[in-house]
Amino acid sequence: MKNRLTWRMRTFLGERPGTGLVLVLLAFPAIMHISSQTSAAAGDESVVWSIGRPDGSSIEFADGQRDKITFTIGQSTPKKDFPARQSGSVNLDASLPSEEKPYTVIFDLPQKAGQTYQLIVDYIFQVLAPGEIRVEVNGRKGIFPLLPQPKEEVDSDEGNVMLLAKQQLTVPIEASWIKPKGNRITLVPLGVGEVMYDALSLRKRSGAGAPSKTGIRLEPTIFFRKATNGLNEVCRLFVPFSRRFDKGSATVTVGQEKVTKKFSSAGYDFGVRTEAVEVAVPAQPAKATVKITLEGRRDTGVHSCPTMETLHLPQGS
Ligand SMILES: [Ca+2]
Repeated sequence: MKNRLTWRMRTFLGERPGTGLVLVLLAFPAIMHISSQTSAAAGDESVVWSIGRPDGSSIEFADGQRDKITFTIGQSTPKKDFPARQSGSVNLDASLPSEEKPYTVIFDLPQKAGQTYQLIVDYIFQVLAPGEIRVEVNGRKGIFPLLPQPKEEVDSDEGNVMLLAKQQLTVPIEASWIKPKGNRITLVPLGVGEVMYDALSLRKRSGAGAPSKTGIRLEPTIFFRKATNGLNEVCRLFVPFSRRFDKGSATVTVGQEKVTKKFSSAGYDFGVRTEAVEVAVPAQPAKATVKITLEGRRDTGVHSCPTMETLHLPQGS
């Protein structure tokens, strides 16, 4: 059996032991942190096209990775034309240039268009996962965080993988973005590391669309920072958006403490904005309230974030 651990250690640890160690340490919080997962709603969806099967394995894809691909639905085949691996935009080797590695799927629509669509991508991570992925739909640019979750190995090969993880990414796509012929969806992982593909599919949603499970979320991390009045916990705020915005703000209230963060969509047209927010650690576990305002649109509201109840309070504080 090919020893992938040895290969991986040689590639990511052995040749640059210091760098590799840092990467492993940085990766663990992401792997260990369990976040909520979106999934395809069953029943009212129909598959427009699919590449691969969501079975936890990328064996049906081509070996290796490439700098870029164009995969045409109805003409290309996964085993020859869609590599299992896709590198992040930042090269680990400082002597080599960092550049994006776009994978593009080209497709025509079947006769009957849907009201809304979902691109569903099942990822596998065997090394450090890039931080975000850019999803372009006919020129519209979306941004989504990559949030690895624990994955069970499907074979002995994966059994040797230290950072084995997975994610099902759901990208909402409005019907008006899709045309009858020559659609282009491009995936670009941003950051250090790589993704592997288990399966991709574009699905039509027949109804008006149930609300996405991907709502505004505030999640704790394992990181704390010294503050003037004690300790701040670094939290991650996820804000879904469907239009470009310049002026957004988030106000997080925990007990008597309130913190406001301002942000924009950074030139993206849709997706999930990820912001780090430092929240003062309360004297006892407390629920956080998040208020989001995105320049005059009705994205304003108060959102309860029960995950904050699990704030990591130091013992005896
Ligand atoms: Ca698969």
